[in-house]
Amino acid sequence: MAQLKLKTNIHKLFGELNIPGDKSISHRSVMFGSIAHGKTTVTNFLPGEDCLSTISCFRKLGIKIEETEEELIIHGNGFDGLKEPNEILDVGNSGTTIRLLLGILAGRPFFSTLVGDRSIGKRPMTRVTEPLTKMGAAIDGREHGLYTPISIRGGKLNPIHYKLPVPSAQVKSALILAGLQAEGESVIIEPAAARDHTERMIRMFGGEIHQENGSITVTGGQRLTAAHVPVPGDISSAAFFLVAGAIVPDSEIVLKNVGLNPTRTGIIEVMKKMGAAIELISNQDDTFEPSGDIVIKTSKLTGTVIEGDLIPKLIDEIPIIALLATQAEGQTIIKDAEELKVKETNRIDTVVQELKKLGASIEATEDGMIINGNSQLTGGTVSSHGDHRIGMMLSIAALLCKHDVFLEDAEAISVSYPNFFTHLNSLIQ
Ligand code: SPQ
Repeated sequence: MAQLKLKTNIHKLFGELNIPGDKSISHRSVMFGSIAHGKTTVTNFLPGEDCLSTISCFRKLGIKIEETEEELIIHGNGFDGLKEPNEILDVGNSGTTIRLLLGILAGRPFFSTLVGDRSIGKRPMTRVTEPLTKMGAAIDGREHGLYTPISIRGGKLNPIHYKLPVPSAQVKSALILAGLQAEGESVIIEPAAARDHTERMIRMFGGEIHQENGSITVTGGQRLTAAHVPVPGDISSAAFFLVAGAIVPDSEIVLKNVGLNPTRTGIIEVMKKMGAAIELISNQDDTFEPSGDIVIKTSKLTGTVIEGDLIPKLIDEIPIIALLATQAEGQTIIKDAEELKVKETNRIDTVVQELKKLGASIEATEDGMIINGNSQLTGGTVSSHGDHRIGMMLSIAALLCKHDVFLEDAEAISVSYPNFFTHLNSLIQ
């Protein structure tokens, strides 16, 4: 329970950052490298704890994974290259690892047990265990497969036709990964577009998948071939500095090589709508995962409404958007975001509770929050509650605080951004 004294009362941020690799794409690079045939190489892999948990699970499943200074090398041998683990698979704090791994293990004819940390133990798994059971996997877990520990014995799978009850990249990805092992064509229908890194990666590894009007079709039995995966910077990590640059006076920050997949750029849309001085200075959209450099300057902001289909495009950025809204003119309303309740923490509760401690005017609603702008933030002792995104949001909030701020459970930040404080300190003038 490390407590950290945060930097406060900052008058200027200036400089350039190379944003670390995208967490979602890093996880998937290890998974696809493991189920493809041949030697996959990954550059700019995120060495955050969540992605290291994914590496550790695949090593326990018999996959040789080498880590060098420059790249990650994964020696895959198709789905059949995965072997029954003789140890428990520990996913740590990572929802992506457990849910996507269940999709892969559903088609493997062996037994595995999956566990995670206390936060994972509270996150719902039936959203994947139920449809995977329908496809033919034998899965059990605490409270009838709702929570970890979860055991799974996979095998021969039937294809599925499934309408997702909530927009979720993790659920659709688990079903796509199981669908790749089923006999026949699986169809997954999304109520709104969630991040599509799995779909893009299938194509990158030489496979086929069709996306049309919210319907995804994948055929089982495809042979995937090793690829080189250049991971772009994580827009969810860049988000903390986009907001910091906009709200700290007299600032200008350049964020290099940020992933700009349109299913992830909701924060840019919202910041532009709120009046932020944000500019894309280069844009490579001819690759599997588009990326570019972004400049952000101190901005005069106005409140907005964030709702509907935009929510899945910025779901992980809502904590930092809430902070942004405390500095805008007028009110910001965030709706349709019930999914926040089942993240590493209940992010509606933790955002509201912790920002209030710093003097923000913010109230929780059933499906989001209402934030009043123009708040002068004060100071106090706050907690990440073990949630990396809450910890980073509070560290950015502290920059505006007049009094001392102490952050409890600061180490949670290493889940997705191990060098966050080095980057932040390099910008402080
Ligand atoms: O992996 P994990 O723990 O679920 O991480 C989070 C995060 O804030 O980093 C969510 F708490 O990101 C998810 C994201 O919310 C990563 C993800 C993915 O890589 O597929 C998809 C989103 O979750 P979901 O439930 O909407 O599919």
